[in-house]
Amino acid sequence: MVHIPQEVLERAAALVDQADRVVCLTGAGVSAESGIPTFRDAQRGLWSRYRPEELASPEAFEADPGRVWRWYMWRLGLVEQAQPNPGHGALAQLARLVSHLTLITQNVDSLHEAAGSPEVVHLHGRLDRFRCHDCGQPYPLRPQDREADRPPTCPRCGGRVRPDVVWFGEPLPSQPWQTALAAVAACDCMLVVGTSAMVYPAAQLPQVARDRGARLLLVNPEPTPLDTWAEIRLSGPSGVVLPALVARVEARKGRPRSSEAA
Ligand code: BV8
Ligand code: ZN
Repeated sequence: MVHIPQEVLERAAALVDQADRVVCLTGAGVSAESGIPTFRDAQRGLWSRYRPEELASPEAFEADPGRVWRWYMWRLGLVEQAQPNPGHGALAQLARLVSHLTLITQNVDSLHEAAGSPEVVHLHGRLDRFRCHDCGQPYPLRPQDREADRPPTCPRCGGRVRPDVVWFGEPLPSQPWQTALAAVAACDCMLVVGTSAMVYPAAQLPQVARDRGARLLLVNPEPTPLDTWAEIRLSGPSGVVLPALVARVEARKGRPRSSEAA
């Protein structure tokens, strides 16, 4: 049973309630309670012999396109079976409670969208989208591609098809990155949920917010390098902590604006 001291929860809710512009950055931890292993522990079973960086890179794809393809088809299956958990739901609710919420995710699943979050900034792309590695042409995945041993070939140029995610060593898509930078530079409160804050440049965002004077609020059962900058760390699983936090914010704000009016 997770116990968050009430006065800490109240202080956290006050930070969010009093903020005009709130940013939330999520990582794999927010999807852990939906049954999607976090990036660090995704490597269970047959993938346990590989580190993620050895599979999620252009070099790995060039060296063994079949292995990388099969890994992504395995992860796609996991993601498609997953349902949003109460943590995703709480963040969708928060968007209805605060006047400006920017939700930025490092995750490649679409559980925030499935939970009803209106706008999600995907820094590292999405696993349910595919494109040609060579010409960039979007590729609609066919059922037979899922069982294939090798990636499909691009109908336009004959190149290899890949998931539309950002691999290690690849630049982040500029539009989401610029949106994220602008949001953290302008926010007065930043929630950082379920991320080990070890992958750059995403891990820079909380530092930018902090340098601009924003209050940092972490939700994570474990310590992370951000703990030193954080005003508060709510130590527990986001599926439990976020609903408790958002309920407090809701109580402080009176009734939420109805979703129709949002
Ligand atoms: C780039 C998509 C340059 C793919 C991903 C040395 C030092 C610093 C940086 C580097 C370096 N060497 C290389 C780099 C750069 C590199 C990097 O940061 N490497 C790291 C390993 C050091 N970054 C890059 O390569 C980036 N690109 O730099 O390009 C460039 C510029 C111009 C031109 C050319 C090139 C690209 C990085 C993006 C990589 N793609 N994902 C895919 O998914 O397959 S990263 C992937 O890993 C995720 O998207 C995510 O970002 C990251 C995992 O982090 P988390 O989400 O935090 O997950 P993790 O498992 O680590 O932690 C889970 C957390 O949840 C934990 O804290 C845990 O306690 C907590 N938790 C667990 N359960 C719960 C919970 N929390 C709440 N509730 C729970 N129930
Ligand atoms: Zn192509």
